[in-house]
Amino acid sequence: MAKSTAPANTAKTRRWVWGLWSALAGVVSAAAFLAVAELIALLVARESSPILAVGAFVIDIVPQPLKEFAISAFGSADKIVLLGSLGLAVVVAAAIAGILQFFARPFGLVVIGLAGVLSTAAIVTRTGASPLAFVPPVVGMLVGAFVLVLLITRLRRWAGEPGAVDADTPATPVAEQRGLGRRSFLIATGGVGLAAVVVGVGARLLNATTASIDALRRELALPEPRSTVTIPEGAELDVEGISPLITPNADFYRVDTALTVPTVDPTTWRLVIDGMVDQRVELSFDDLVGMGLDEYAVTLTCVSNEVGGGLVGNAIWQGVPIRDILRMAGPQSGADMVLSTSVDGYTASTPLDALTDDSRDAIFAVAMNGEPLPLEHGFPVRMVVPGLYGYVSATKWVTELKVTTFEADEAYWTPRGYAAEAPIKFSSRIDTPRVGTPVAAGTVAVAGMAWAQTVGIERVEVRIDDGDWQAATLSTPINADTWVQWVLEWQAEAGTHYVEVRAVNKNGDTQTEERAPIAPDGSSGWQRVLVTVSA
Ligand SMILES: Nc1nc2c(c(=O)[nH]1)N[C@H]1C(S)=C(S)[C@@H](COP(=O)(O)O)O[C@H]1N2
Ligand SMILES: [Mo]
Repeated sequence: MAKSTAPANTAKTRRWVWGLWSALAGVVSAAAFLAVAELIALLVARESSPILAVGAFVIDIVPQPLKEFAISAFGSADKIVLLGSLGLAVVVAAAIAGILQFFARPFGLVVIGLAGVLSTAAIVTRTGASPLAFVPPVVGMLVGAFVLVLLITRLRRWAGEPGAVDADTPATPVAEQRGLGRRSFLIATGGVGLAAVVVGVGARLLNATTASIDALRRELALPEPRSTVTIPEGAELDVEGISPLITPNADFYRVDTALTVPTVDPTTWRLVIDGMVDQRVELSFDDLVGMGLDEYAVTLTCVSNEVGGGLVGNAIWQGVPIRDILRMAGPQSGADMVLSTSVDGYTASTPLDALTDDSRDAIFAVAMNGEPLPLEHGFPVRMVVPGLYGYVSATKWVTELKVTTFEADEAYWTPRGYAAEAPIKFSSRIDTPRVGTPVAAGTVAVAGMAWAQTVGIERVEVRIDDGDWQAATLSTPINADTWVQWVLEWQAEAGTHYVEVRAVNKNGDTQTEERAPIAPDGSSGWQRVLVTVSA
């Protein structure tokens, strides 16, 4: 480009041109930084959007008079003005970072590092920030720095900067090296810039959708349930280290195939019942809750729960019996399965009779422990079926029930190594003492949970080393669909001891000792822990 201009002029022009290109490289690096941060925020910590966090930080630190001025000057557009100014500041800072990295290495990296530190600080100091909140800005910063170095290195080669091109080896002439530098700079800048815009805008929109659905959820007013669950006297034992009888929503295990939590607007949500039915039924959210809500206490269990594992939780759900809605559609004879589909395409196969049986409380749940379902637990509507593992029954974000046959249809996990039908294997778990946490000799409370959904737990037995099985004290069950707590007072002597547990259900069956892996239809075996007792 400078070939035909006078030498004195050339140097000047070049500085300008290289300045502009390096500024562009800086802006593209910043775009990569922000896009990666938004993408990771989507996966690990949704509140970790660097721009919004810094914006919120600025709002917090701006003195009141200035805030009032902004509101009087810009009215309700004040936030947009703030974000716009912030965006402009980011572009300017990014351009400076690029220029510095070109003319005064490594000061461009210093600017990126500073931006990383500032946005991380703004994010982690916000109230309610999750422990992983620092990950998006930090990874974003690293990617931004990497892109900056990558682009500026190519730009320097294009510019023929000493060190960037090898003027001494005639193997590749300097002009050719510079030509290659030019091409690779333009391709990398264009490619990274485009990818950053697509990924960043996409992730930001998804984050924004989540925020708006979350707001809808918080404002959702469900009707009072017609009936409530009564927690009987003695349902909860007072033992240190035992799981609470009702698992708080925040601690409830989560298992699903969704990469990002589906966001479903309850005002547009529809439930369709079709397939082998006399009449297709379609319900809105208001139709569903208008049928009247009742409360049900049900313990959910995942097929992937290992013996002694934590993929089990107990909640009080509010919902409508699935059988009432299936009855509206009228399942036809010959059907033996209901294929439920989620908004994200997940499917589960549930035996038809488990959903129509009057004695089993299979429900469409809309509330969990007194609040609308949390987004990650299926908002606005999910299935809960006592006695069946979650993957064959507990479809979250459910939108369709197809009445069909096991012969004709297959659910998500069936071709992936799991059984088409999977009743929960009743089981028991030791919560305390924990492996690796020594206890003092004397009276030690051995305690935990046991569940046999739809049947109930009759007895829990504990064995120390090779002693006799001793009956533990049980809490009063809420119902047969929920777990019970158990405790055994153990006179522990110093040393190491094996503590083992097994349950007996109300049919009189003893929990099987036989070990089974989680696939294809759930683990089995007795949990045995090695406990260290100090003198
Ligand atoms: N849409 C959808 N629903 C789903 C799943 C899923 O992957 N997608 N996983 C199921 C499995 S395997 C289990 S154990 C339960 C877990 O429900 P939770 O995450 O509310 O504990 O949801 C079930 N419902
Ligand atoms: Mo599961």
